[in-house]
Amino acid sequence: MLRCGGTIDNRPGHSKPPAPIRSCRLAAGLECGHEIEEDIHVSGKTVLIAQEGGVTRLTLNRPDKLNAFTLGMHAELRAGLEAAATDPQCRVVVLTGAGRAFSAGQDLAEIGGPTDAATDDAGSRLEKAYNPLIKLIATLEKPVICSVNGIAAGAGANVALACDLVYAARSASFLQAFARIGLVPDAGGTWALPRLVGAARARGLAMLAESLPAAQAEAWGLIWKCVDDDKLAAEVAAVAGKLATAPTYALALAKRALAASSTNTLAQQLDLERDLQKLAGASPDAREGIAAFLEKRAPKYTGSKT
Ligand code: T3D
Repeated sequence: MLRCGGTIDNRPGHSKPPAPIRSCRLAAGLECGHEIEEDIHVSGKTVLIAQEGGVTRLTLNRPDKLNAFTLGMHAELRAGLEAAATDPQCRVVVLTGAGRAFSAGQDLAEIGGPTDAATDDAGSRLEKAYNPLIKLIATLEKPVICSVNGIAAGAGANVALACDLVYAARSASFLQAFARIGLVPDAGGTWALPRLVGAARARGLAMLAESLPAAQAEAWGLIWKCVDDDKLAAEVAAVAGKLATAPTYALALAKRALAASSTNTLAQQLDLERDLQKLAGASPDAREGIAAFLEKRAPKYTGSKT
């Protein structure tokens, strides 16, 4: 189903998901209200959303500004993710950018422009927009793949790093741009960087604010995979297709366990694994997986909990 963007409200559960679109034709840039065609990107305004075969694809769409985040784009992205989270048809989310960049982070013109009191302060903007976004990606009970099609700078880099699997085009790069403009890495960067690449490299990335090419990012373990530019779309589509038929509930529980490991002791983690395995083991997909193995056939997973 195709959808258009919704609205943001910082109270838990109050953001409006994008309304289902039953009448849209055509692609990027067109608003709702036209005739429908399958698997065509339709737009709120700054995030394009398409769904096909269990994959929800969200495309940041301000290419002339390198997909810099505005509050409006946050609203649409968050609504799209919330809708994907609750849509049983959606088994995996792909996040990418239109044009030559993934995202250049916060729109710096918006910071300088006229805003209300709540958004005049950098901390307020994080509280209102970035922090909920990062938490939403981190807790979404489906795999979130980031397809980094070009430069990912500032909060744009850290939104990418919050995703479960990060694929990047060889020409892409990651830039903790914050120190260039007198800011602190945010959008979870100071949490993710040392965990992904270690303290020394995290300090270098944060303090030197130099661009890290995708191949180096892969070599350092910052991302999952660097892929030749002309192969990125196909490779991401293939992995998304694979995850769309995976045991989604088990993947969600694995995601939860890996996230908890950053603060748990070994004993706590073992207890958590026990509890989560109990849930996974009782799921239809575990029954199907084991039966398929014993019957020497491919499993057919529904992704459901019960
Ligand atoms: O207060 C708070 O909200 C706190 C939260 C902060 C979160 C953050 O993300 S802070 C970090 C913000 N991002 C940056 O500092 C990066 C700024 N951008 C750049 O340094 C460069 O654009 C890049 C290195 C990413 C790419 O350089 P280049 O030469 O390939 O492209 P360009 O010519 O600089 O940019 C192309 C256009 O995009 C240009 O617009 P124009 O002149 O053609 O109309 C440029 O102004 C625009 N653009 C790029 N980044 C941003 C942007 N416009 C607004 N905000 C941006 N972040």
